[in-house]
Amino acid sequence: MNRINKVGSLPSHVKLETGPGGLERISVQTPEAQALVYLQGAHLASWRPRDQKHDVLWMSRHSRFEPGQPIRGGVPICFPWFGARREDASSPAHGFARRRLWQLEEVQIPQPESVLLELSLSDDEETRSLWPAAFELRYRLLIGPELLMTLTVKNRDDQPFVFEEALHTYFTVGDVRRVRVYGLQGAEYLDKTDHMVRKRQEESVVRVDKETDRLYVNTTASCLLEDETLGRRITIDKQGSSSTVVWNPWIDKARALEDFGDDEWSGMICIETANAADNAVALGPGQSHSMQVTLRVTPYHP
Ligand code: TA6
Repeated sequence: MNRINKVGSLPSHVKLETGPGGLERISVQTPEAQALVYLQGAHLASWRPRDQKHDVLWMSRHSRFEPGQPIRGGVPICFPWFGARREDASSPAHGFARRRLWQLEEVQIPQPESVLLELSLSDDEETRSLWPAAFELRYRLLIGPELLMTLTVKNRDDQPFVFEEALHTYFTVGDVRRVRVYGLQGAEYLDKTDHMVRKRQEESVVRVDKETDRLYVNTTASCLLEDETLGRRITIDKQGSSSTVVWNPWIDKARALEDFGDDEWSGMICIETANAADNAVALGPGQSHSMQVTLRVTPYHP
């Protein structure tokens, strides 16, 4: 067993392989779904249920796959802060967890059609130089016809700490101008495209017709992504999360991002399950907090 894989022999439909940029990844093929998880960032990069022609998770054709560099797509794990770090703009955006090599702790086959992976990340000298706290992250992925992602943070320090977190999920869509996002009506949000001004979601549906970057706070609601172009609905049910982020860079921001194709903005939307801003989490020594999201895909033909 190598240092990043505490698991001995792997079941037949789970393989450890080397992906682009030499990044190690776990390839999962079950009768009901396929997925790819990079050990860097415990980064779920692909999930496609058997009945889906298109991957549920979007990945830029221009994504970097380099040690220590964020991957543009899939589900980046943001921890221990979300976005730019308020107290130190030189710190890596969205924290360090998505850049670090995680350990594969466990592989299980709970049902014939699913695979359960558990990965971990603990503090070390490098993380403590950025964020002086002792912690352990555990990330469980139940991969099958549905997808269950659970991020658990444990405070292993003798002091309390406060953190932000997000499962920054990029969804593939047929045309972002024709998708509808339900579930956020009445929620307050910080509008990053308007100097983080606090607003309220008045309409029942969120639609994208310009750069959209909203951190909805104090909402535990499930969301529904309706994609008439791809003929599917994706439900996003969450536990232990009080923030939801909706992001699409639109034309200019996509062009400005090196690892984002100029023409790719219309094919994706981020609906992120988070605890950020007002919803940052305080943990005392020895305490743990879990955030969970379940994705389900159903046909939709309006
Ligand atoms: O979640 C939305 C957001 O905070 C946007 O403001 C944009 O910065 C996006 O995340 C991507 O961030 P990244 O650091 O991955 O380029």
